[in-house]
Amino acid sequence: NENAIASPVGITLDRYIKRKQSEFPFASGELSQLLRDIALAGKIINREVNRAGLIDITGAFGNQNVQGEQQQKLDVVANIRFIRALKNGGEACAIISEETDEVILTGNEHGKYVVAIDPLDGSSNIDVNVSIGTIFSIYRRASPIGEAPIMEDFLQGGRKQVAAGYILYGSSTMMVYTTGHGVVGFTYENSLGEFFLSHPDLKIPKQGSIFSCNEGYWYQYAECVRLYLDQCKRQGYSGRYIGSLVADFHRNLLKGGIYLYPALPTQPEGKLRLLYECYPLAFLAEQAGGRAINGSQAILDVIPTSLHQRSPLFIGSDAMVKEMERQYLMENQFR
Ligand code: P6P
Repeated sequence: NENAIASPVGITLDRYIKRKQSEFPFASGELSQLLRDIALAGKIINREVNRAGLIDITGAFGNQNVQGEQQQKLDVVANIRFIRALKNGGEACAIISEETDEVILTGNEHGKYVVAIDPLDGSSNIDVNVSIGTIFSIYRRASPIGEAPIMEDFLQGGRKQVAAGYILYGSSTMMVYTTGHGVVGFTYENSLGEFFLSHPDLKIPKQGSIFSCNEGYWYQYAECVRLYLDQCKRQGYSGRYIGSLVADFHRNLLKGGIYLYPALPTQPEGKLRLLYECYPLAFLAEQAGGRAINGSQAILDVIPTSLHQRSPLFIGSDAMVKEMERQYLMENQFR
């Protein structure tokens, strides 16, 4: 029977998607295939990330890596790999990426979906061997199938996402995503080259005792942010800031906590990008019972106006984000 042949560590991503697919008779399988294409690109990047250190060493003796390819920055490599995987997969008609200013047309004009992606967030951490991640966000295209995709396909708003997730290249590599029916996590088994189901129903604790922010900006933070952080410290909460959004988000998802990247006088819209960092993580956070705001409103309700716009971000455990929101609203007298 199936259990007899099931892998020792749970079912694979492919089998899981197939099983979920059968639960949605209307689904015609393109979104499933798109998620598989993203997982494939993640496997390829995982291998590059793991080799980066080695290539760096060989790179140090001349900038050719073992294949004799011109050694490129890993986020450029990741961008190329994702674009290639999505082009070959055929389900996405267009892509926007942190690495590319303009909309990338895949040539699949019959693709039903568009993908917004941060191919390798936190890539400055690679050189110091810190976890990094890919973040992705998927919409059904708004423009007619068969015609050229347009920028508005990406400006439908956070609540129009049909799927979102990340791949975390950490002490183990994980893929975590939602299609609007909760959050599921898979762990990569290098020796088998497969993602296996490891977290069937991820929920973020309503309350946490971890805050994640770069306190180097303390003297630039708004008063409400300092008041909230001061409260956390009086309650003896732990400060944990990896400097890699996906890694900080993932830890807070599992343990509870809040990640803060507020607006700064030098960065009035904050640093993080709305379409391929804030929206996808906000979708995951809400699906896991958490919360994500820009200060005054839910991230998913922020109206998008341009592809690479930034947004302040407060995201994580419901009770913690609600308290930050209370402080923010008090200071800004929003009714
Ligand atoms: P800062 C990495 O560059 C990133 O986009 C996130 O992954 C990370 O949380 C943040 O920026 C770090 O920014 O200003 O604290 O160095």
